[in-house]
Amino acid sequence: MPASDAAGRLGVNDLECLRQIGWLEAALPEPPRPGDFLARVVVHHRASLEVHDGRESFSAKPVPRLRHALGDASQRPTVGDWVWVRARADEWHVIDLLPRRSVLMRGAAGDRYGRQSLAANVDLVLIVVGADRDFNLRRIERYLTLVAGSGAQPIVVLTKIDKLAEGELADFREALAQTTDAPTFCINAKDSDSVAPLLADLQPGQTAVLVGSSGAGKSTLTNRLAGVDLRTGAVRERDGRGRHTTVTRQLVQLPGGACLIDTPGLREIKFTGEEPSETPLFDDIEDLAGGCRFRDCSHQEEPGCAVQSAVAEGKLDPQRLASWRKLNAESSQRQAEAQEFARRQSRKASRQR
Ligand SMILES: Nc1nc2c(ncn2[C@@H]2O[C@H](COP(=O)(O)OP(=O)(O)O)[C@@H](O)[C@H]2O)c(=O)[nH]1
Ligand SMILES: [Mg+2]
Ligand SMILES: [Zn+2]
Repeated sequence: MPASDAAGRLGVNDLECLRQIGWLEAALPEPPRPGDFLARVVVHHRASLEVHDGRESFSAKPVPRLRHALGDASQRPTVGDWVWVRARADEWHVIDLLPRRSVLMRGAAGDRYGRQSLAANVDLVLIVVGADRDFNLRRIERYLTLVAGSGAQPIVVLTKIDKLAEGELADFREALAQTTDAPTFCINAKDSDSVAPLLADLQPGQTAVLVGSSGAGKSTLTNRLAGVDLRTGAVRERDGRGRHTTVTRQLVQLPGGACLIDTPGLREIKFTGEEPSETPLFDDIEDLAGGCRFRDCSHQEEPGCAVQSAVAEGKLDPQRLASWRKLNAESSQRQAEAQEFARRQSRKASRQR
């Protein structure tokens, strides 16, 4: 057990301490058993979790029920989760999860349907994109789609603007503005002054998670925001990827009172099939569609299609229309898989009762 237990510090919750790591409720819930206490998952390792009680962090093992969670990985404890911790046989155990107020999920990699929670109880998702070959509007749309189902708000952070030539930044800004209404910050992640406006935007008590490709500048930004030095790496010339890549997700406290979760880059941004079908992401297309002659217009070859007219007039980027079509098709496919998965899960749950 951590040494501090002998001093009687661990094992007793202090509301003020929990606030430091993002606890928002006015009071503490009743523990499942006397002696259980609340902590927040700050690092996610393969077999164990690092949890924090607002004073210090320590390692804790999720009980088997939570590790397996009926084969639904999204229900296992993840970074940002609030958990009940119990002392048992000289070890700390995570025995239960508190309900999440938001959770950023993606479809699990691989052929079988699955969901993975990337971060729980987050207010903001910072989509970090480098102003270099990393920049890809279609990928940003995919991130925005995931965020739309999370309960958190998106912010786009364009990094590496110090590498741009005169006038190039305006093009990036323009492209972003046509893709999303989300607040956008254009920064040099290595420069404290440059990240200051973003830091000022993160309110005390808020939790933000960083997502984006490997090498986009997430860890560099975390370091600047936190004023500490986590490991970041020089980008390899060949593929633009960071060398000391972040391998675990971790939560750090920021000077202004917000919390930040750094993540490793996602190789695949797969949908869960539970993203809302109505998102502000393609408002421009949905608005235009209101002007189509047919209510169920698919915007392909129908006469009187306002969307196709907008493309012809150069008012709508045809790539954006193609992206909208592709994302819709993919979402419906994943939605069907998600429904099948939900049916299987409820059969499993009823067998366990
Ligand atoms: N010039 C410049 N380099 C940056 C910026 N942000 C990140 N880098 C560099 O890009 C590389 C990858 O950054 P890192 O933070 O490890 O990316 P991560 O994989 O997203 O965590 C490192 O060499 C950083 O120094 C930036 O805004 N400007
Ligand atoms: Mg990193
Ligand atoms: Zn149409």
